[in-house]
Amino acid sequence: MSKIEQIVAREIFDTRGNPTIETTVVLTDGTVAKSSVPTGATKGTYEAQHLRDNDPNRYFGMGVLKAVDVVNREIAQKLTGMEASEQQEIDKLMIELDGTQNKIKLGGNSILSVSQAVCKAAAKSSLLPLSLYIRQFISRENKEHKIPSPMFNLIEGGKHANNNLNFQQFLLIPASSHTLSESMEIGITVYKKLREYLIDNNQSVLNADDGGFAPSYATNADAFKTIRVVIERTPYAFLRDVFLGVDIAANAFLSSKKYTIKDKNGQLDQDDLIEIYQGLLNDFSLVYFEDPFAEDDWDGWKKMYTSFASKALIVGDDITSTNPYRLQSALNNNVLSAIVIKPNQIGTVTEALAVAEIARFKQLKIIVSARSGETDDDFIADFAVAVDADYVKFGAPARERIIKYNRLLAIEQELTKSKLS
Ligand code: 2PG
Ligand code: MG
Repeated sequence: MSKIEQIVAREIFDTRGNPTIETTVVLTDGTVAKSSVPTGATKGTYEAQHLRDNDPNRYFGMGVLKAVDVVNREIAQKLTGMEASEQQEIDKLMIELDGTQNKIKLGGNSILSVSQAVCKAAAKSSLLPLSLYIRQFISRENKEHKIPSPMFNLIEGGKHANNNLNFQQFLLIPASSHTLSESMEIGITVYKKLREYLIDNNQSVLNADDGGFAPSYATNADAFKTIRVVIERTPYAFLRDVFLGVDIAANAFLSSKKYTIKDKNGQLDQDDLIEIYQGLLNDFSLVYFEDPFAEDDWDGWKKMYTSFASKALIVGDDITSTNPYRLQSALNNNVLSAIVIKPNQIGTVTEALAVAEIARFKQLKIIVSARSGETDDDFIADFAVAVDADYVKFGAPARERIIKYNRLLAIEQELTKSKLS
């Protein structure tokens, strides 16, 4: 049993060069752990809000010195002396101290940095691997742990890149029958072959926010075509070893209740989008559609689920925002077969675990995802294993994105070697 002795936050920077918060927690037994918080580009309205300084003279208003101050004063004062293992109690206290629906008073960023750092410190002090430590907080009948399958973001568009593509992530999904090591090899082989192919075709190979490429194609279909052609140049069989999926992130191209995408003329309604998705399904056998409609377009989502749920996963990200009330609405409307979980959409470890629990209970597939503005924190890899996630989506198998995939490889070894399950 170790108590929280000290909590200290600081301003650091994410992979887009924006300020973010990192917090260190020191326990009375000398254990030290730190955690930092990522930021998305396509943020849902229902996400926990980050507290930012809004000082235009500093980092374009994005500074987090206020959030740092909140942690160093208000939160530290409240939590110092508490048992670090009382994660739920600690998170509850921070939620109450904030008192708002979207955590804007203390900031979802301030709160999550503490929540995750406390969790890491308590795990370290308990000598359990972090994934198993987190797993204690949820009720699992199965004692076996499983390592989630990675899905790789190979081509990017939308708010992650300044090209012509409206869809945000063109995903390569290795069959889940492959081990993590095999899936890494598949992902990296296709990524490298894609790079070669883009160079041969005079396309840019500069990386977008998630480490994927951002070629200037005329249509979204061109991106899928390219990945399929590239798969044919590898030893892997399309629709046996690898599949394709997409994060459409439709919030980003909705305006006045109509959707506009650059490769189609005019304003599109729900039926037009359904027709486009049907075409992509026919041509590329997509198995995964994330955020095909905007976060409040329930009718669009219902049409999507009715038309495609028997053929592909219909996945909520912005629509659910790792928020239990939003998940409940999605379940009431019966529009999802899978959910993206991002702890920073809700702001505490306990709440993110609860949402994963509800999703599992309702038999939704779980995808634990990074954000487009990331840090070197690999907490979500352990979190994904703890909640038995089916997939992780950490970006391309390259650049800083690799930190979380590498952590997953280490967890796999940790759990096998220690024979703890
Ligand atoms: C997503 C994420 C992943 P963002 O939509 O799945 O990168 O994007 O972090 O920009 O919300
Ligand atoms: Mg998404």
